[in-house]
Amino acid sequence: MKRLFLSLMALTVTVLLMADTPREQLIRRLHNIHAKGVMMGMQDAPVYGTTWKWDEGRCDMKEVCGDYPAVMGFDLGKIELDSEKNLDGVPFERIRKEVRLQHERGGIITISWHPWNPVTGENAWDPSGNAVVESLPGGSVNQKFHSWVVKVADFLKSLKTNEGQLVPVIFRPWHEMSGGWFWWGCKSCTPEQYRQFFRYTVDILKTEGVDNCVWSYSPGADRDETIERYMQYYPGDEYVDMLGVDIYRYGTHDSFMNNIRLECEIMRKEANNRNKLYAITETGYRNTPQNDWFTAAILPVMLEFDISYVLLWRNAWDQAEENFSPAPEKGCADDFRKLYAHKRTLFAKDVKVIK
Ligand code: BMA
Repeated sequence: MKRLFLSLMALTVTVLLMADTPREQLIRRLHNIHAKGVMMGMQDAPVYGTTWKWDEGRCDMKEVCGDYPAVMGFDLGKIELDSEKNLDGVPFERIRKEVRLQHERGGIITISWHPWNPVTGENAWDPSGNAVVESLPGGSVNQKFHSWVVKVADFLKSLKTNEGQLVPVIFRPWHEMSGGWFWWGCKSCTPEQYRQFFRYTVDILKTEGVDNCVWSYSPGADRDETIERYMQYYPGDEYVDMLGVDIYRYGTHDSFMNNIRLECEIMRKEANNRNKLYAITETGYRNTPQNDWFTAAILPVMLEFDISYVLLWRNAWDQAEENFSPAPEKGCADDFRKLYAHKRTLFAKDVKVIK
């Protein structure tokens, strides 16, 4: 009797596991990884660095510490225009391949999207044209916008292993809305319109059959952040799996540290209340002029807070000032190796063994 009961239990567990969507599997895995430490991430890590571009098998972070980042970020900007390359010149075909490779090495992928302004035809940094309201049902560009999101859905559904299994990713639409620079930002819509817009986007993706996305909410940091301000644009627990913040070093070291700690305290409280994870979804110090910045500013945050990951922004090949990650030619390389050596910091090889 007992044996029968146990077999039935095992069968139930198996069936339940099999019923999990890729999204649910990734959420579970992120929690398991979270129990072991904090992942290090880098935007566009395997496709270019400041001194090279498009080589395969290269990565500035790996050339510094010997391992790939645990989290890799990629951007879909310009996919909506049917371009073969994204806004930074990376072919979408290449992104698809690197997503698969990162998944195969046991790493995590996060995806952002800087689409063109659907009303004015300018890039994402054009806040004019009332584009959020015009994109919603009843708006003048609703059909166009809807077709753009379907293109994103098609791309997300095309992320597969060689065996044809979907690769789960963290998708963080409409980031940094608390700033006024993007057409979906605070200068271009009300918080309620934003929340509607976020939900509308996720609903289209789900209707299109996307079930491999963990949804992330990522406002930009605010100097005097409060819970009310941080949560102002929150589209609801049903639409968000992970909380995040984009925060860059401006001003003094102390002001950055106060600011990032404040953001983390707020996210920790809100995330813990909801049994969700939280992350530093973008960070960096332009050109990293302080050689010990990674151990002086980033490592303490990784040790003090139970964040899921920290993602350093890109080392651009095309813009000298868009340089935020370690690289062999940078003065911060030694210091980054110290961060790498700390047992709480997780890179690709560390997370590979965590199921
Ligand atoms: C921004 C900048 C831009 C870039 C975009 C998408 O933050 O780095 O130069 O085009 O991200 O990667």
